[in-house]
Amino acid sequence: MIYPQFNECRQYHDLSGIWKFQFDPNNQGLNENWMNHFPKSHRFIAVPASWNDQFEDFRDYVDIAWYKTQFHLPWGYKQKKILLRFGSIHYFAQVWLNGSLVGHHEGGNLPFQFDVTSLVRESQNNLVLRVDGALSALSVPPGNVTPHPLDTFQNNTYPSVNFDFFPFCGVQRPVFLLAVPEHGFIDITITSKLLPQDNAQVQLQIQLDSTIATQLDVHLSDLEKEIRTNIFQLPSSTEMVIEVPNAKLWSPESPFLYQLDLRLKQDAITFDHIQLPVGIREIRANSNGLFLNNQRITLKGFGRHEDFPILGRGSNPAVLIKDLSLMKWVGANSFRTSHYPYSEDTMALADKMGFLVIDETPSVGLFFEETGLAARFKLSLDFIKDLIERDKNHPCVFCWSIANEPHSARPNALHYLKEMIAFAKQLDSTRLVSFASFRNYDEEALHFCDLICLNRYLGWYSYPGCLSEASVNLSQDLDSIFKKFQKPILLTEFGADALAGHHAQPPEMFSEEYQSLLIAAYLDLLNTKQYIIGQHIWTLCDFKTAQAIHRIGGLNLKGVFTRDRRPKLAAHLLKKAWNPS
Ligand code: GCB
Repeated sequence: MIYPQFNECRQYHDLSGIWKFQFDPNNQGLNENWMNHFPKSHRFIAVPASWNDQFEDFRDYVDIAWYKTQFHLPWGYKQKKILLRFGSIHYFAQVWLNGSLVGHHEGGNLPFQFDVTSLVRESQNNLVLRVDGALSALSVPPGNVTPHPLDTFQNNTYPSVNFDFFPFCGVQRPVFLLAVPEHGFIDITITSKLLPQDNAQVQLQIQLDSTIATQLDVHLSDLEKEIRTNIFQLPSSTEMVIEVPNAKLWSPESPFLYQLDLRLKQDAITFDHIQLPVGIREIRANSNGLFLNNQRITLKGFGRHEDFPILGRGSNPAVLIKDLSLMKWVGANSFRTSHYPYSEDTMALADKMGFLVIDETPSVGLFFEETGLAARFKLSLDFIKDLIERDKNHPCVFCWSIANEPHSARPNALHYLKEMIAFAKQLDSTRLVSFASFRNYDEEALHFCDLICLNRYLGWYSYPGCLSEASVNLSQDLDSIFKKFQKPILLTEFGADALAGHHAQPPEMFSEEYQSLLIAAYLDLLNTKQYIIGQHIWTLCDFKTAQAIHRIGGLNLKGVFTRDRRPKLAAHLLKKAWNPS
């Protein structure tokens, strides 16, 4: 799916703003025909943003709600193919345009679009959405599931979820009206390869739907020449290689992006045009480390959440800039999109600012066996496919994470994890594939990963308050895992809750001092181990969770910044540790 473009052939119109909104706790809307007669008693809501924190009375509501907006077709859209594109709606969405059902989509963090050319009018278009935020044993992530005795963590939360973040609902990313050429580009896949003597190749796989194209022009910025392909005998899928002498490579220190322009022409007139940034870089991992452009690299960064007061999980450019700037300020060069795909803006900005990203699917809290296994497995594969299709051209993505902390003690787990990892590798052989594990060396699925990602909480959930015991045991734990699997290890989570402004001497749990000391102890240990390729602190900022006995104020306080992005002691410590002068 090509990200919306704005040029002489493609336009988009952002439908974000204030929409009409109605909660539907009794599930009346379908019977009462709300798609045609939206309730007069409606309230108003901001799009994009989760609904939970916009009102005083429905914060914990994760069920059905309806949205409505009206729009006119912008000038110049009339002769084009018209699409409606949704960046993300959590969790299940049904869409009506002018009373006709256009389609539905399951899954909260990936984009989807519908061709509405035959339904759209020149003016007074009514767009209505029914959004069901409920999670179940059949959804990914699952929710409202009774924990299994083999599961280490027994969640008892309100709302009931199988993961540690608030299940924000609603239209959480922008809704676009797109005007695209009737027949044109369908998809582009860009890969790159380094060659000897600073040369490189950019490889393109282009999918077209065009019977009228007679020429394809390809231009990569900074190269003198334009490549022109005559396509009288048009294949619907075409491949080409661009040789790049003295290539400028992409890296976190120097995130250089070429610009690729692809133009489809008929009789010298351009009728489709796509512009994409291209970062040339190569990534590989082996037991000696992680290598970017043949140089060993150490990852410093964070697990994060898309989370901010009032917005919930709603995307907001200022919050995004703030978060990526804070990470640069601290000296980070990497992050993981824990525990779901982040906004497309995030990925584009990570390309530009230079972050190496572990791109994670929404498969968090996955369990194997019991009700709904087939449905969860199918969705997990669908989401791997959709995520790779969405993000495959981003140089920032170096690794796909197919799950966070799957409950893999259950007998069936190994088979399913193996299939999921193999599927990701089959779709993309140019990147690493892994998942974040909380288990020990008995996690057999680590055999299938290119890189071992471990989440560890010694000094917090185990050995609480005891940092030296935590270090000794962590050291043995890591050594035994490396010994068994002989693969590089990244600590994808470690940290401690700290209540901002709470201090203690001697340090104790929940104080800023204890959080700093724990992080410092981990860094000291990790820096002694050659097979460790990096450190991702859990987490960048405090974030909202469901209510639970261990979540003061409904917050996970492991942020090194507060939820309103103020540094705790640990942020200053990291800045020193990651920017040695
Ligand atoms: C984990 C999870 C993360 C939690 C974290 C914690 O292992 O992956 O989602 O927030 O622990 O703080 O408990």
